[in-house]
Amino acid sequence: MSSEESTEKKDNEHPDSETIKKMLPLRMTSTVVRGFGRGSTDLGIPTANLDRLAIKVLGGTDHKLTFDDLPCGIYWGFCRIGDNTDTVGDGATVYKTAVSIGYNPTYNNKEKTIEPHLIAPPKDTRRHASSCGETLMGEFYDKPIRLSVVGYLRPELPFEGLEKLVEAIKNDIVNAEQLGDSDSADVMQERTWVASEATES
Ligand code: RBF
Ligand code: MG
Repeated sequence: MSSEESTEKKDNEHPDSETIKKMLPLRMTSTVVRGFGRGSTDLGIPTANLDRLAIKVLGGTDHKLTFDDLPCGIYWGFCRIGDNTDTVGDGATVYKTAVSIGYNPTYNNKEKTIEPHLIAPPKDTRRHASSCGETLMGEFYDKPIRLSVVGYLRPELPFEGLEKLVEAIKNDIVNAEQLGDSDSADVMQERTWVASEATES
């Protein structure tokens, strides 16, 4: 079997990176559900998992996209949790985010997840002291979440051991943080959409 015939390539959740880039940005709203809990316990890098049943995909070039169509991969973007009246979820703040969409091949999950890791700004006390700035924010369960997946970073990969997985994720966080600083009109527009209450794209 040639590499083009591998099963991964036939899966519509695994388009090539050029196809993925044409689908971006992808805007979505949902609520936060409980994940596997590994992010905070095993990795020290918690993620807010989007409820697949509540998800609405609003952006992208194809407006008929559903959860199942979202391309697997690791991305950067912007995210906001809670609403404007919510001080616990600190619903007014738009965070930079590094996002995983897919099956966590290191763990071989049977279910697809969409998991943004929210990155606090420098000097935020919830940010780790490490060079990377991964952030522990506490629990967001049941809160509304708005996410714009702006750029593609890499495919999701099976890593040998947690250390290598964590190292890769920290590298993604550094990249997400730098890319989120862009003042290009396209990027600013995504930040603005996440800050808004718009229910259309
Ligand atoms: N899981 C993987 O198995 N392979 C990956 O390459 C991978 N990359 C990730 C990148 C980011 C930025 C984030 C936030 C998560 C990533 N994960 C990856 C998912 C990780 O395994 C998951 O968040 C934890 O297992 C908690 O469910
Ligand atoms: Mg999680």
